[in-house]
Amino acid sequence: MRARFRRIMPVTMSGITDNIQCSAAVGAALAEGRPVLALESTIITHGMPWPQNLETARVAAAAVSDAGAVPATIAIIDGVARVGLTDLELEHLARAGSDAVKCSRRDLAVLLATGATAGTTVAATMILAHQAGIRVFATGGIGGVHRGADRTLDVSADLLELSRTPVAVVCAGPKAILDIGLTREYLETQGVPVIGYRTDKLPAFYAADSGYPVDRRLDEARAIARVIRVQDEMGLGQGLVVANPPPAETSMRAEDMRRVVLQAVEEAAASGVSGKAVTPYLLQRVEQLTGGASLEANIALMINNARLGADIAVALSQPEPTG
Ligand code: PSU
Ligand code: MN
Repeated sequence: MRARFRRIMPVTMSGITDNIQCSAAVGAALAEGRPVLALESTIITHGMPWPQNLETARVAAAAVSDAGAVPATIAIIDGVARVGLTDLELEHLARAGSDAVKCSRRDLAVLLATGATAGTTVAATMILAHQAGIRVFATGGIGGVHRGADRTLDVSADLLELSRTPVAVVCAGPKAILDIGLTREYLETQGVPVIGYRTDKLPAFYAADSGYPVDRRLDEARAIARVIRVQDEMGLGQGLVVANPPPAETSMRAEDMRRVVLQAVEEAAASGVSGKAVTPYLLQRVEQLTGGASLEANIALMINNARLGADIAVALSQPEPTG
């Protein structure tokens, strides 16, 4: 198994070559300048139940291939950060579910040093994608500022990562379980642009409109690729949020979601859930309270985001039209 993977030289030169490996397919694509799209794995281990987690991961990867990019699912397997998984490894991770660890920036070194198996969050996936030389990444929803953060200080490390790691993250906006107004404020302070794909409204994951605007609407993958290029030319160092509204067929009414989310947040507080357990708890509780409708929406938007992410990666790999 190991022989099929080769070590890569991280672009950051941080000297962790022994800890991160690319699959042959991803390594070859990167070496040849072909488009690659990173995909995260906490959504597999902690975000969705078995077997929908495996099914969604497979369909998302296939959608990326169909769009002409190479899918690179990122996770930690037996203490090695892996960029690009085999189907067998994907299944192993999906079966492990929340028996695997949830790895964000804080956890990365400890988990690699101790030989763990883990799903990587948006923050950890961004770090590993960047070190592998991948510029575009798709997920379901990003973490953000939690409701009640003025007391709990619960702000996802995803937001800080977006401020310091130049990877574009295609998502359906911050989850409705979060304080979306505060999440926008935080991104603004940290200098992270929020682009709406074919929308002026910031989506709230399950719903197409959070009631807040995006910073700028762009209607073509090519136009988004251009922003990424200019970010690099300017050496700004920030990531980018590309907010892609959930498919209309499965999106949910904002009003219905609000009620469900408030109940879930109250229950989490009452049962003393804190730290990294908060997001998985809320996702699971919302899924129960909506009778699985939120799961269906989650699956559809993940695949939708993978497709757009692949289109952006493809556009970025093509020379800019001149004239
Ligand atoms: N969105 C989902 N499911 C998830 C997550 C987001 O639909 O499981 C995960 C992502 O991996 C995200 C993480 O990075 O939740 C945020 O966790 P926290 O709030 O603890 O930073
Ligand atoms: Mn948190």
